[in-house]
Amino acid sequence: MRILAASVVLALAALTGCHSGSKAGQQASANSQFKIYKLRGKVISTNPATGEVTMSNEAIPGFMEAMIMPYKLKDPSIIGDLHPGDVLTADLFVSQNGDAGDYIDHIVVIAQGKPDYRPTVVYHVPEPGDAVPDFKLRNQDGRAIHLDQFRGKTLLLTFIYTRCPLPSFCPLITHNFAVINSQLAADPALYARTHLLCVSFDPVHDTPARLRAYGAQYMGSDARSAFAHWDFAVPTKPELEEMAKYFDVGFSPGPNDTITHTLSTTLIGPRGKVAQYYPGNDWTPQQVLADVKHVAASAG
Ligand SMILES: [Cu+2]
Repeated sequence: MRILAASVVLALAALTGCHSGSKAGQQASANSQFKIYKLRGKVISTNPATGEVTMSNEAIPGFMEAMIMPYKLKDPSIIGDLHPGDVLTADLFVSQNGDAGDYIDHIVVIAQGKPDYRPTVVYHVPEPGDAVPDFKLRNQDGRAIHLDQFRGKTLLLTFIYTRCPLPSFCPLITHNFAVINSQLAADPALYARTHLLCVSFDPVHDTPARLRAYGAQYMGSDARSAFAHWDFAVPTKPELEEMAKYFDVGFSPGPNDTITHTLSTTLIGPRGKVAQYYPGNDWTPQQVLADVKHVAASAG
C-alpha cells in the first residue's frame, strides 16, 4: 500500500492518549463545540514550557489572514519532534463557546527544517488520482463489504461514530450526507451511479444493529432499500488503523468515554481513485453534490 502522497515527505502521529486529558486545551466536554480548520505553515519556534508552537501560517479563507502566531498543541509531548523550519499541516480546533481553548492536533510534517527524527506513524493525505486500497468492512446488515465493490460508481466516504455528542461533528456530517442522498435520489440516473458510505471508527460500540439504527435516524427509514444507496459500516480494528492512515483521520480516547477525532470525507471516482478530499466540517452539501455530479458525469 502506498502511504506517502508525492508532496508528503514525513509525518508524525499527533494522536493523544489519556495522559493529556487535564490540559486546558483539551476540555472537550460534551457541550463544547469546535470548528476545525486545516492549518498550514512553517514553524518559527517551539516552547516546551507552554506546549506552544509559533507558526507563520498561510491564510485560512474566511477565517484568518496569513500571520505569525502561537498555537497550543493538543499533545504537548510531541513538541520535541517539531523544529524551526518544519513545514506542517494540522487540524486547528477552534472552540465555538469560548470556555475551552483552541488547539492544533493531527500534525503532519510535510517538509523538515532539520532531518533528525523518524516518524512513528506515517499518514497519507488523500490527493486526487491516488488509488484507494480495497478496504474491508462489515455493514449495517452484518454483511461483509469492500470498497472495490463500488467500482463503476462514484463513492462518497466519510468517518463517524454513532455516539458522537458534538453536533458540529458526526451529526453534522451525517446530516450533510442525508441532504446529498436525497438530492441524488431526485435524479434516478445519477442515483444509480453513486453510493454513500459512513465508516465508523468505533468498532467496540458500533455493531451492525447500532449502525442500522443510526442510519435510519438520518434516512427516516430502516427499510433495506433505504440502505441500498448508503451503507454504514465498520472495519476490524487493524483494518481501521490502515484506513485511518490512508484517509488522514485521527481519533483517540476522549473525556467521558467519548472519542476525540478529526473529520475526513473523500470523493472516490468510479475507477477507485480519489477525486476530491474534504477535511474538517466546513464543506457544504451543495459543494460536494456539485463535485459528485462532475465526477459521475466525467466518468461517462
Ligand atoms: Cu464525532
